[in-house]
Amino acid sequence: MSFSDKVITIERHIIDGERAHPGATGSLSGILRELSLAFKIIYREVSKAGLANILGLVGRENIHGEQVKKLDAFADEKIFETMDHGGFLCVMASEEHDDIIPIPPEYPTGKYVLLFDPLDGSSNIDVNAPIGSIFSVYRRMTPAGPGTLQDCLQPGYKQVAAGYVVFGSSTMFVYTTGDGVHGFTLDPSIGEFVLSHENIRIPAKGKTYSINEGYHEYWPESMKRYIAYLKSNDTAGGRPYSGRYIGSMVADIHRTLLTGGIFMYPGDSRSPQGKLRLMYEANPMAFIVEQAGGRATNGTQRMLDVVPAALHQRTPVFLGSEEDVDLCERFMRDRGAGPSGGNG
Ligand code: AHM
Ligand code: MG
Repeated sequence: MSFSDKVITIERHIIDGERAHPGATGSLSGILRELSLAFKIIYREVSKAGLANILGLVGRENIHGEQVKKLDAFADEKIFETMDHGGFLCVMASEEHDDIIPIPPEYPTGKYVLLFDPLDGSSNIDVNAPIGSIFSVYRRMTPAGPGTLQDCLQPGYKQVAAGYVVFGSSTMFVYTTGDGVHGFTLDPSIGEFVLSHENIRIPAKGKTYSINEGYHEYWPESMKRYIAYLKSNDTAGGRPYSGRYIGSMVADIHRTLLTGGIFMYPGDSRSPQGKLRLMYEANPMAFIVEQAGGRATNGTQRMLDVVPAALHQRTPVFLGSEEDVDLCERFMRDRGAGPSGGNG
């Protein structure tokens, strides 16, 4: 993390990045620029969430007789409206929609595809805990015209950009275009995301694990053994680890990215593929974590190599510091007594 005296807005950072690639047409920059506008609009609404009783409860009419939208539906609509007409995209897909979302026929289509989870962890809104938005950008596969499902169903290693915004004690936009991971904090007084965390590097090993431990009974034995190992006492090996689980993926991964450790949402006996979605949650986070020097896997395979079969498919997720994910994977692979001694 570095702070400089010079204020570098996300806009400027994107333009500087583009200059480093002379062949760039500006489309990717355009996508990121417009997304940052959508996220500022969502921020404005999220920051008013606690005023629901005053401004009108979601799903009901407000004092002006207008229907108050649920925040996740609002976020979904704003991202679409901001991104549909720039001529950069040929199709979009959102966690909120069953099918792909075409670009309206009156607007030009472009060479990129946008996938997004407009407001992740939305059950946390009522308790004023952090929530976030996640996005992922691919180059289209089809040559021209309206984009198709095929354009959306690409393995994660083909992402050209990914990022998230965490609406927490401050609002931060974190993104990668495959050239490191950079974080920008929203300065509400000027309405700009300004560079606050340049070239984020995840520590090689952390001290924290993040998992919903309430589902312990449903976990595979290998998972139970790994968590028991992290909780066991070994001062020299840095154990026991601390447990931290917000239940909001963006916030849990943001902490993991900055301070190290491991985030997990495994498959279990009730949900063999876990809960999180490959295309909207796991892949963008896997790209970011790898770009920061960490690792992401589904337990048996590198996340970014998984070939998707469906837009909304779920996947077990294990990501974070390299050494922590390596060790977790060893436990997951070993169905017997578990690796002896681990890495410390
Ligand atoms: P959502 O897309 O319905 O908001 O669910 C996703 C969220 C993630 O942010 C978080 O990691 C996970 O659900 C928490 O699930 P659980 O309550 O089962 O631990
Ligand atoms: Mg989600």
